[in-house]
Amino acid sequence: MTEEKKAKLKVAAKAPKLADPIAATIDTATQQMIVRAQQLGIDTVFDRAAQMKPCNIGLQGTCCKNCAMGPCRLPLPKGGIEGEDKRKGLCGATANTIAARNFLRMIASGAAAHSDHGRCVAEVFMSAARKETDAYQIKDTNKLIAVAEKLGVSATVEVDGETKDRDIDEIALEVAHKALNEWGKPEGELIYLSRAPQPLYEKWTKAGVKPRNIDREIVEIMHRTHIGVDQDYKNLMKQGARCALADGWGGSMLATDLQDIMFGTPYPLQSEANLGIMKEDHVNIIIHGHEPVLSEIIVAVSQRPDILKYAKSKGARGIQLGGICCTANEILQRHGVPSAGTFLQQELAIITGACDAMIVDIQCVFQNLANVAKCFHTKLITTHPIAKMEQENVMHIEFDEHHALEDAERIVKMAIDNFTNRGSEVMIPRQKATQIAGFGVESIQYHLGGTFRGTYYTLNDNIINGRIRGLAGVVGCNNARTRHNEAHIAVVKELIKNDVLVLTTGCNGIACAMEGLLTPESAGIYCGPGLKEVCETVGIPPVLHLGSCVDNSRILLAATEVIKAGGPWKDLCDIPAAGSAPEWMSEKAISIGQYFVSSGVYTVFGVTLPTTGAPVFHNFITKDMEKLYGGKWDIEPDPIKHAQLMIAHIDKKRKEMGIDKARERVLMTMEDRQAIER
Ligand code: NFS
Repeated sequence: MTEEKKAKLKVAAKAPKLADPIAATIDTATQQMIVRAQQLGIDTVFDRAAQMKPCNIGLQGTCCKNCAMGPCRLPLPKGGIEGEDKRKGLCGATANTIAARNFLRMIASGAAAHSDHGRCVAEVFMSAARKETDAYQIKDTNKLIAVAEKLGVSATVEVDGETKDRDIDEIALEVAHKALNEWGKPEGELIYLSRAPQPLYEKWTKAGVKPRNIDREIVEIMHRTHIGVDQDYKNLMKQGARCALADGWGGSMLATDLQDIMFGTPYPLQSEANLGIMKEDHVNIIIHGHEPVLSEIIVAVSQRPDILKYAKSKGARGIQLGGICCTANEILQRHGVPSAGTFLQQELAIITGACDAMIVDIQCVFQNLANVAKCFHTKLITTHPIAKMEQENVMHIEFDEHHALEDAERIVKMAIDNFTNRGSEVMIPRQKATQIAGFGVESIQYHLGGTFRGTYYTLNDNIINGRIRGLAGVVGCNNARTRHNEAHIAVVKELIKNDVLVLTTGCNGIACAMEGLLTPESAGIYCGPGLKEVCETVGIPPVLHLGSCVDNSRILLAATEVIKAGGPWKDLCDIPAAGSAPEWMSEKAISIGQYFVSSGVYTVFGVTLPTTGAPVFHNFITKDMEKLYGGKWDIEPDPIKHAQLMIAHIDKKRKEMGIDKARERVLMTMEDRQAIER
């Protein structure tokens, strides 16, 4: 071998392994951009996933690092455990205790993320109610009145024996106080628990899991999982359920409600999705993160004539906004701003070379964005006091509701000024798909309720008669350990093929949009005959996009409306419905999963769950938990089997509710019918 060849081999041996674009994602725009990044020598999450293996013990949930005697690692022996499980940490903690503690800490972190987002919204809401800011107003007074009622705030007042409407500002202020109080009130229980169906509320009472206030349940998890405190996985999970409920029926639900009041309740609208929404001749501003308080103002500022004029003065034809992650969903739902991509596409948006500014706030933001931005002209701007980046090229413009307009204007102008600094390396993939988004409890009522009834009558009727086999909430992240979007799309397609109406949020919503599943036309292509008929009759897509991950609370409330509209069901666990997160990765997903389960929903996760190393605990959450709440966890990485598990559960519920025969009748072919008539 020549010296030259040896040297080449040496370099090759040292070169880090790169992702195979086709194996990494089903999305062709993403494949192109992975190749582009590799050509430019920029590493992305896909390459890093190829280079680093996850720790097997952490994956099983049995590594305890809650004190400095550890980390104590308790891997499951090959071949499983026969007889007594003798594994224990230095303090004696069993695998069950360790896995339960870890699971709880994930719930605490996830609930904290959603609820702190909610708190921030509530604080801005308070400023708006106090008229301390011009940037935010009460936009949806109907929703304000509806939410006020739920919070026990009266919309009327008695004056001299006469009932009069109260002043809207006065109501808003009281709502703000009531809402903020939910995070730390000293006694009682969360007000929104009473929105749940009565049998579910009673289950929570019996199980002793009604959250007292939002913050307390998170703090108590941190206490109970400290060394030497709670050592019973069942008792630990009681607190896990309580904290997760404080998220779903507390922090998240309040976030959604207050956002709707301030920014408007979503109604269906048309938009687009995927990296192809970026435009070479426009100033491209990508907004990424979660809280809509900043992005709302950026949307408003970038539509102002003076700002557009400024953009044109720099040679741009306009301003193109695009969203990533749940910020994408927030501004999509209310303004039709297109989604640039999912969680795993965030680096790629910068690698197009056409991203003039990326503005980030909190959650799901890669630190590597700073390294990628360094290779381009992109201004990367952090905006939240609790989420900064250490890299020097990142700018921090702290956003404050009291000078929101000035902040947003400064950011948008900075992006415009940066337009002329673009390099020659622009490559925007062409792919983008049309989507209809903007669904919610209210718009489902409008589309699927009876015109005069104003309830979920039509939806219920079609579930009972079997055209709609059941409902599925398919939500959650992307995970670089699985092929991007593959499981999301396969699960959803299998469900709608089998007449299951899908409600989506989060990155699943973006994935479905990219695949064209959020259009009414997709019903004719992908749906079973029953669902197709319903979608075509009312003109809705078979996959309804309900928004961001905090908007999973909309799924809980939509299911509650199904109960209220009448039928054989009394509780959420009676409805033919199931939950799914095919490509989950975040702690928020675990909190969501647990509040779905504790609300009575059979919930299947893809990838894996960090509980498999503790079979007894795993068994508890995947089997026994159903006795407590009517819902339970399950894992299935194979997307078709995953969807089939959900469908089997839906069919089981149809049978229990005595509506299984109805479906058989509805799905008869014309020949079958004629045979009966003859
Ligand atoms: Ni949800 Fe939103 Fe996406 Fe997962 Fe992250 S964006 S809050 S956590 S990755 S769905």
